[in-house]
Amino acid sequence: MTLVDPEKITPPLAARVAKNSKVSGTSAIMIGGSTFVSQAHLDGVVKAIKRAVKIPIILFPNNITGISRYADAIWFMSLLNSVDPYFLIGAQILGAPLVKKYGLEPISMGYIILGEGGTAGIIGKAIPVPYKKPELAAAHALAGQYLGMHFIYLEGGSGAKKPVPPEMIRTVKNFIEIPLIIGGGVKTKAQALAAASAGADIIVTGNVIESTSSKQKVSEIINGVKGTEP
Ligand code: 1GP
Repeated sequence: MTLVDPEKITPPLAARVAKNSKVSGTSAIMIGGSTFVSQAHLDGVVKAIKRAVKIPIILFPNNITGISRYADAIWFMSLLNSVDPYFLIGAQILGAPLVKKYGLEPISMGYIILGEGGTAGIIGKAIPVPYKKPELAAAHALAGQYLGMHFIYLEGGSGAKKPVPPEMIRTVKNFIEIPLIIGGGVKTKAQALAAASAGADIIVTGNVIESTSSKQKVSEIINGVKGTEP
């Protein structure tokens, strides 16, 4: 899946990134960032992408301000390793009626911040799980599954120097029965292949798409993911 950060992009550029990503085989466009963006700008970005491509648009909100009525679905997520109840359940309570009102499909997801944590870790007041502690990440993920979440997302932090290590992905994957999402710092085909081989069901890329020729990069990463298929 391709992540578009509305803070860093104009609606026309977002449309171009989405088109290029779709041509290269991305499954969905996710929209979200770690800090604040105006509602009007977010709506503009979502509308431009919707006009450009017919693949699902899934919101990836950092707060209730990340909700747009023009998207198809929303990761209805809880930051499982936050010390602030707001990111565990507070924002969700405020946002749920809006999700219903806008007719967005909520997809429940347990979000776990790892490694350096990045901006999301600071904003979300997370205690990031160190990359060297895969069993701790697995315990967080299993708790999310037992609470009824449908997906688990292991977040290495946007722009992370090192993506989530394959060993950690493998340990978590062996613990849970729900699909596993990986994101943060995936920049190459080899990294995508390593994550998919270790058990990642969905790989999210953001930064790498913004920085270079998005068409080629998405193709490269998708080829990496498909390299695991028989
Ligand atoms: C960030 O996991 C996503 O929330 C994607 O990270 O921008 O490093 O690809 P990148």
